[in-house]
Parts: sequence; structure tokens; C-alpha cells
Amino acid sequence: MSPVRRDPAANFAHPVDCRFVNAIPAGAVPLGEIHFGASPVASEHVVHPQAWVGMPVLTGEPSVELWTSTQPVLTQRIGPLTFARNRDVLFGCFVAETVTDFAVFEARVQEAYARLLTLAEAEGYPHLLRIWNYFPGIGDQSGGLDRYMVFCRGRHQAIEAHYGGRFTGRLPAASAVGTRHGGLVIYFLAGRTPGRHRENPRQVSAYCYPPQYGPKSPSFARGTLVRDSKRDVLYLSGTASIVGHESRHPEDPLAQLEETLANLEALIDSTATEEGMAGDGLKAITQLKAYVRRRQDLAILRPALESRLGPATQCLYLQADICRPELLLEIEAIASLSRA
Ligand code: 3EB
Repeated sequence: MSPVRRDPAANFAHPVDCRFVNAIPAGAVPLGEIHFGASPVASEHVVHPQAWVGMPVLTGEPSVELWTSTQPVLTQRIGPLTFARNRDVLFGCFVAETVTDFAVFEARVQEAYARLLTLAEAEGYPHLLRIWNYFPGIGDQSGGLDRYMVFCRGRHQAIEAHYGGRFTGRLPAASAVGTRHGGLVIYFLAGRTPGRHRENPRQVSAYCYPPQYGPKSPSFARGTLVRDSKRDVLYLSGTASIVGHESRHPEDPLAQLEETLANLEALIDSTATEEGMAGDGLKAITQLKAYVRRRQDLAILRPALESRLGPATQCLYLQADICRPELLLEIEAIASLSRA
């Protein structure tokens, strides 16, 4: 009997695609759809995960973030969590009403994370690959803390309780951004096999931020690389004009953009080098969401950003509140890397 030859990459499959669309194309197998916009969209008869994120869309670009599967999908709902899974990944979505009170909000965040971590594990997808967090009033203050800090504490408590002890090595790429309308929306991708979580050489790991940014550091990795049999996908976390742990260039949107792009580029290039991939810098980005605090900055930010991207990159521009008041911009992305 001759040994079976296996392509090592064949052990990994990430049969998932993300596109920004206006409508669900015929024949698509949705894992989930996230609608961005100023007002909610009522779509009944939808069984897969779906959410509305109350952020004004700043351009005429398609504003539905559609996650599709190249394999058959099973969908299920347990309380506030809706999830869809194929053989290799689970896409889940948690939606809750707006909660003004900080203590109630923190408990809600903790509950959401406890539920999603438990669910992903119980269904056999224990490895988080990417998480998005959206909620209103991210900069609201109460008792010396802002709502983002309270969010971080609720998330931290649930993650610590779930994994017990050391958990930083399990944290995936994430975004946490402030909406103008609607409630708490958390959606995520989890896998049967782990992703490779990445840090940024230009930045202190967020889970090591000093206490000046809040009683519990933010629980996320700068990026998560997911191997696939054809291409590898790098999920880049929400990235801003932060070097080390400090914000740079207050009041200067263009300089913040340049710093943010340097951070994204450093994350892509260091990942490519250390993981043996072909590095293509910012040109490797296939999808990008730009969160812009002030609508009037779009006119200078957009051309400067797009001059640095490849022609096929899909961009979605959203008006949003960023977690630190001095930050005017945050960018998250998906990049496609090929093995060198
Ligand atoms: C930063 O680098 C900017 O708390 O999940 C970016 C991505 C940010 C994710 C999160 C926060 C989060 O600290 C803010």
C-alpha cells in the first residue's frame, strides 16, 4: 500500500466569500447579510443570520455585506443568536435592543459573548476567526468610563470565564465601532480549525494596552489569517492612527489616513513574510470598510485612500463614531494572499 499523498493545504478549507452587494444574487447560498444604512430594512422570510447596522452610508456603493458559502448551509436560531454553518465555518449573529444604562449594557455584552462562545464550541466550531461589534453611544461617559471601556470589560469577563486563565492566543481579529441608530449587533465567523492570529509590528497588542484606555484591555488580535486550499484570507481588524498604543495626528484626517494605511500595510507585509506568502501590500485588499467620523472629511479621504488600493478593491464608506474621541477614521479589510 502506498501512502496517500496529501496537499497540506487541503486540510484547510475556508469556503466563505464576502461581497458588498445591493441585493442577494440568484443562486447565492447566504451565510449572513448585514445591512448598513441610516434606517432599518424589513426583510421577512429570511432564515439566515441578518442584521441592520445603523450607520449612514456615505457613497452610492452597495451597502449589504453578504457572506456566502460554497457548500450547503444549515441555519438555526437560539434566542437572540441566529447562525448558519457549512462543513468548515459557522457564521453567527447576535442582536439586542439599545440599552442606555451602562451596567445593563455591560451585562448584555457579557451575555452575548458567553452565548456565542458556548454556541460556537457546542456546534464544533470552537475557533473564532473574526468578530464585529456595533453599538450606539460608544463615546458616552458615565462614572469616569466611556461606553467602549464598559464594552471591553463585559467582553473581557465573558472571554476570560469561557477560556479560563490565559486566552490572548485565542483572540481573533475584530472591529468595535459606534453606530448612530439601532441596538447592539455582534456577528462573527468561527471555524472547525484555528486561524493564525497576527499582531502589528507598529502597534502594542490591544490586549496589552495600559490601563489609561480602560479597566480591561480590548480583547482582539490585529489580524487573523485563515488558510484555504486555494488562497489564504487575512482578516484585518479595525485599524486606526495608533502607533504603539497612542493616537497620532489629532484633528488631521489625512495624516490619520496615512498612519492607518502604514499600519495596514505593516500587518499585511509582516504576515506575508512570516507566514511564507507573497506580499502585495495594500493591493492585496479585496474588501474594505472605512469608518469616517465626520461626513465632510470624505472628500479628502476617499481619493487619497483609493489611489493606494488595487482597482478591484470593494470599498464601503460609513459614517461612524470611533472608540477614541480623537480618532477620525478607522479601516478594516479583507486581504487575499497567495502562497509564495
Ligand atoms: C484600536 O486599534 C482601535 O475593541 O474590538 C479596533 C479594532 C479597535 C477592534 C475592539 C477596537 C477593536 O484600538 C479600536
